[in-house]
Amino acid sequence: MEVKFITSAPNLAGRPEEILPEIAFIGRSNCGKSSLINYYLDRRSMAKISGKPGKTRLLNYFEVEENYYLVDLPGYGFAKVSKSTRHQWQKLIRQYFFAGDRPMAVFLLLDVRHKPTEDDKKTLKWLQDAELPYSVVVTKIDKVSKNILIERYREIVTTLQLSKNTPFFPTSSTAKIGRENLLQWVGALLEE
Ligand SMILES: Nc1nc2c(ncn2[C@@H]2O[C@H](COP(=O)(O)OP(=O)(O)OP(=O)(O)O)[C@@H](O)[C@H]2O)c(=O)[nH]1
Ligand SMILES: [Mg+2]
Repeated sequence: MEVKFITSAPNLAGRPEEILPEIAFIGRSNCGKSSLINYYLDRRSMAKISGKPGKTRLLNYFEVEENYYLVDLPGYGFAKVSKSTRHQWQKLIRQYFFAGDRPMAVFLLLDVRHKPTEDDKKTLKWLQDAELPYSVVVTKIDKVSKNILIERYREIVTTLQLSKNTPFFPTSSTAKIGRENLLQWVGALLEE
């Protein structure tokens, strides 16, 4: 897979000049966005991974096969940031989703261990209101035992009131599970 890091944009004006379809990764801080992007790209450290939540504060653009961008978005819901910083992040993400000037689809990531939060619900609502194609990606499934996975999935589906036709992808970047489904989903969108 040919990948190029393009830019880290602090705002919409900083997005790449060249317009290509954008596949964005959004979720709570520390839910595994950067790890999943690396797994998706089959690169060890394209996107920066941190033990410290809240590290990704910019719109990070990676160009794939000269064909589309993956965008690593700032995580939300990190408790240890000021209200105004949190507010800024929200504003940026909202602007990004509602810009409507670039083709876009979104992976909404949820850590399998946690019940979806109000922030997750709000983000999902934005995606729906902006009428963006989205899928739900459950991350870190290596962290819970197989026999309770189904239970975890059910809680996510119920809490977010996901419809039956919402694409739903269990993954683990660590155990390398689920990549093919993500690639397929993106591939199908790009063909449209
Ligand atoms: N066990 C396990 N750990 C994971 C997995 N994916 C990510 N992690 C760990 O979770 C932590 C956060 O991962 P990141 O990929 O940096 O998460 P992020 O959502 O990009 O975080 P921010 O950029 O800070 O919002 C790191 O310590 C990762 O090693 C996974 O599939 N399994
Ligand atoms: Mg990150």
